[in-house]
Amino acid sequence: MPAEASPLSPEAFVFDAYGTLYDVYSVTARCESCWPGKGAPLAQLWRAKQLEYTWQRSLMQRYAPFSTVTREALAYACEALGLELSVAQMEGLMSEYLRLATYPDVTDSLSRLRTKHAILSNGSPDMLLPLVESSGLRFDAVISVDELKIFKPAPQVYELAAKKLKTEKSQIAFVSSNCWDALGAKSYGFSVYWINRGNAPVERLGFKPDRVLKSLDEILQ
Ligand code: LAC
Repeated sequence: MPAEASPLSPEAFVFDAYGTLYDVYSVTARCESCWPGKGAPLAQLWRAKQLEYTWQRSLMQRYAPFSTVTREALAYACEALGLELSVAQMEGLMSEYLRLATYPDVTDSLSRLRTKHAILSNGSPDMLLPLVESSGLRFDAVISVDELKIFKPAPQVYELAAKKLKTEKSQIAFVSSNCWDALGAKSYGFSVYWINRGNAPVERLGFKPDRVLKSLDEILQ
């Protein structure tokens, strides 16, 4: 019999990366400097398309690395907003993804964590590893969906984390600010902490998070 889920004392924490630890909207300033007045709508549409393309490609069974998806999402978002994108601007904006800011609650919360902890991300290693390195955060494992060639919230992605960490799924707490990701992890069988910094409603996907927190500071409380 599998052990009971234990959201309050997990054996391992698994964190989502983009939007949870790393602020994808830290690209906004550079977007704004390229196209004054358009920085915020461009950053929003870029992120929205990036996520849509991961889900659409997974359904199409046409995986491409997150770096490709992110480039294609930027090209689409610029065209949709009527913004001309030069090669230099594309490269400059893509390079921002290698040094996204962490949210203010991240560094201190992770430094207090004595439990095994890892990242599980849609990010391909070419994007994810330089980002983790530049942030100075330390993890027991940085796991990318790239090994499986399918994106979250496919259940086999969450299973990959349990296998890599050699930990029963019921003993893993998955932490994400992306509610659809948190519920995908819940559907697979993790205990789930949804970091709801923006006070959003819970997605209607048939599950509820075990804990809803306003900030990562609360994961150890
Ligand atoms: C990630 C996406 C969900 O880091 O932002 O996997």
